[in-house]
Amino acid sequence: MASSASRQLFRAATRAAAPARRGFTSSSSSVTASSRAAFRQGAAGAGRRYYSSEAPKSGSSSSLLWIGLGAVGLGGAAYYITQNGGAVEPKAFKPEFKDYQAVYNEIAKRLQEHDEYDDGSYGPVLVRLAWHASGTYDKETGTGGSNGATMRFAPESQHGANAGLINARNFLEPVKAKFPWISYSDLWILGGVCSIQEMLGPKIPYRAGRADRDFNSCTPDGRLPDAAQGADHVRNIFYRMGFNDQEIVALAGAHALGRCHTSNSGFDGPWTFSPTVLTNDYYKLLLGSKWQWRKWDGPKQYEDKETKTLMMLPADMAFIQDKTFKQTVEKYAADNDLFFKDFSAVIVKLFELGVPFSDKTETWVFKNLDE
Ligand code: HIF
Repeated sequence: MASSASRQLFRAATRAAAPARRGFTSSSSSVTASSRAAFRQGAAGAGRRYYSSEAPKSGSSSSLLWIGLGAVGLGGAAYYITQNGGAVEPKAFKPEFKDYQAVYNEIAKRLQEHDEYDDGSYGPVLVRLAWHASGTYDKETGTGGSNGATMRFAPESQHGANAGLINARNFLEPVKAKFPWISYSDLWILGGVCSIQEMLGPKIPYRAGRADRDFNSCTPDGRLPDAAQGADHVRNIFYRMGFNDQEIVALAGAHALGRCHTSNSGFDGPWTFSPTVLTNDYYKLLLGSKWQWRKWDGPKQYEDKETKTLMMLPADMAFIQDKTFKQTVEKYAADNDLFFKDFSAVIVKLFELGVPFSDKTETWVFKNLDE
């Protein structure tokens, strides 16, 4: 599909979703031909391959040589050697808010430019990357979490739950090459923050200072949730990270975004009719649609009875099968502003798991590209 045409469809889908953001009832009533038309099946994924474990390329100025920060926590500061007529002087570069805003803008620009992916945006897969980088956290041992970006390395990159995230990591490689001072761990989380904001979600406050670690800090397989399981499993996984029931349900609204791919998880299809726009539609559809088992060769999943184009995982259905979870689903289905407020707070908590910020670390709120 020509890129300008698909961009128009993406905008159409964005507009179609706007009433839902204002709290109108949705479910199938928000289904419009334009938003449905915005779907494209079977994305080929990223074409070019970058290897995120490679040393980054040098900065835009040829006089700058990058020195890898490796596993050393330097609180966001990066060090360069400036070559000045043969004399080599180390210089500290301490990035500030404006520097991170420049990285945000670059990611947002790339999201607009690369609308050939999936339903017209890399946004959802970037959110999934940020979540899988963070969701390995174990509060008992303090291991895992967003500090480290260890998914660059095997075995973590090969864990079944991370299938397909190479697309997100590759998408961010040119950004890392342009801004070599940012750690992968900060960049991946910034990718999630930027995507949520640019997909019309709430502001997501951000703190920088994550340090990359090597493969020795890769977490064991099995820390991320298994979509085939129910409420007990979902609780075990998220309690291990330190979340309560209300927070788990607030996070779940992120499944308004993106889709399942048979090539990654075996499951298939999107959860909502506007998978590149964050709304509370996930909750509305969970409650408002009739769900039945899909009859197919793949793993057990639900489809909506009416259109058979949407899906729910067994783990998603746990949010209405479990009484306590369901009460919170009802709250968010009825009030998009409340969902946005609680979602913002809980995704910040997720994205900061395992990061030893100093008391002096500032919290920043980035401007959207069109602000
Ligand atoms: Fe997901 N999730 N997630 N998820 N997820 C998938 C895709 C996305 C679970 C399973 C899956 C959360 C919780 C859970 C996103 C964001 C979040 C896929 C499909 C599966 C199977 C992967 C593929 O095939 O490409 C389970 C069992 C969870 C516990 C309930 C979070 C709350 C909802 C923490 C969260 O933020 C996003 C975004 C995607 C879409 C990725 C894409 O490529 O489109």
